[in-house]
Amino acid sequence: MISIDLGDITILDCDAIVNAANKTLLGGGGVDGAIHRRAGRELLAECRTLGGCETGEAKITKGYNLKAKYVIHTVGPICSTQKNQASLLANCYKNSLDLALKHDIHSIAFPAISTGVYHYPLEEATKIAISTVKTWLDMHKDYKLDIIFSCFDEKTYNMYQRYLEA
Ligand code: AR6
Repeated sequence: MISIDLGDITILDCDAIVNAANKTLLGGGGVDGAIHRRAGRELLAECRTLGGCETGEAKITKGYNLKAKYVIHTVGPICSTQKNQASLLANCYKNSLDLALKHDIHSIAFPAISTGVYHYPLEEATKIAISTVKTWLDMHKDYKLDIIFSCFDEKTYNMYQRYLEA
């Protein structure tokens, strides 16, 4: 099942939330900062052990003070500086979902990766997010996984609503 939530991803009660991180995995602004603030310092301590993360890849940690048991950290492409940015953005969703499967996660919330500080055009990013998730779900029909697209503002929410209905 796919749903859309308008609000703060850090308060969602699901097995995992996805962080739109940077390559250091050591925190930052936007959703990354919000997740680290609510999860607490132990999250940063675990992130320090991970050795960073390449664009399009994903790594998992515990959720600490979050309701979510896990945080899946992925690094979206920075708009205009990266070649193959569409496939890199798709990889963020695909690799996060593969990690969810591996860790027996059955509900996962995604922010709109790369559409904030990294300036990926919202409409293109939304289409990629939805099509990648739908393709993955189609390929894993025997695995129950609820997807929540967490939208922090109405513009993002409306865009997801438009393309999910399409
Ligand atoms: N809950 C849900 N979505 C949020 C929240 C929240 N609490 N806060 C922001 N968003 P961004 P990026 C939305 O900039 O573009 C960081 O500094 C936001 O409105 O967080 O992938 C990292 O360390 C937007 O729709 O991530 C990296 O350096 C979406 O989350 C860099 O930003 C993504 O915006 C990553 O940039």
